[in-house]
Amino acid sequence: MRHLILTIILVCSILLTSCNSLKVPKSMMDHKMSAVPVDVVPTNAEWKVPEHVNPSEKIPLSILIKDNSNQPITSFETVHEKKMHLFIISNDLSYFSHIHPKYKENGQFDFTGEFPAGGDYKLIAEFTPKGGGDSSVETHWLQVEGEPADFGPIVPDKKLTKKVNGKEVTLSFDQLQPNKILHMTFSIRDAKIHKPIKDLQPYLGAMGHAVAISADAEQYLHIHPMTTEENGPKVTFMTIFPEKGLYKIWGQFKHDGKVFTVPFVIEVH
Ligand SMILES: [Cu+2]
Repeated sequence: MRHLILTIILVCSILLTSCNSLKVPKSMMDHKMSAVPVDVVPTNAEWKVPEHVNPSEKIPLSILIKDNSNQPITSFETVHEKKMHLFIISNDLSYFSHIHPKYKENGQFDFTGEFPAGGDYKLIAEFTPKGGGDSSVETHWLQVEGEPADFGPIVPDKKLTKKVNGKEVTLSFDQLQPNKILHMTFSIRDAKIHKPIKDLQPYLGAMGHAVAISADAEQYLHIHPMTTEENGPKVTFMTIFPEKGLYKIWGQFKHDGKVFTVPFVIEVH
């Protein structure tokens, strides 16, 4: 009986882990078209968060990365210029932040969180223990005291063109079915003179980064462009949306030395 329960717990945690870390594996980016990350080092995480977190306060947070036998992992690959990429997202997907925790020692990374309002926030840490191929992902829900911001449920954008930081960005897809490889293209123009921008700069070792989160904040995809030779105006990403539904996508690009973030809500159907 005990064995059965242990087996069930083990199977559940494996399933949960694979759900949380769904993303495009390197093997697919190498055009081997596998949808399952094959080379992920199994990890555990211990999140150190204060008992009470208030909005608009700078909070010291940390994450300790351990291996399967609960020993700290002490060596990490540098991927896209950093040992860890961390995303903070509010459960209504209105808030997004991309930061880089500092590696201290003994598997521990420290970072500062600041949350705009009360409510639940998902912390998503992506890192690659030395020797791993695809990156590992650990997540944690953090509760911030006080009233949540009321933005209502997310709705798909009617127009996939947005203006941010003096740029006019259009998002397009070759198709939008779940579980099929698709191409997602950001076209970037100068909003004032309406000219295509051809001198984008690499940001963290790629011509752009895109993060997509499902409406329930369960599915997480961190995507990189297919090619890095061209500096715009089009940046194309290849990915797979695991299931039907709404996703919020944040594209991040660098121009004139400044990083800008452009959000879109799309429906996969
Ligand atoms: Cu990052």
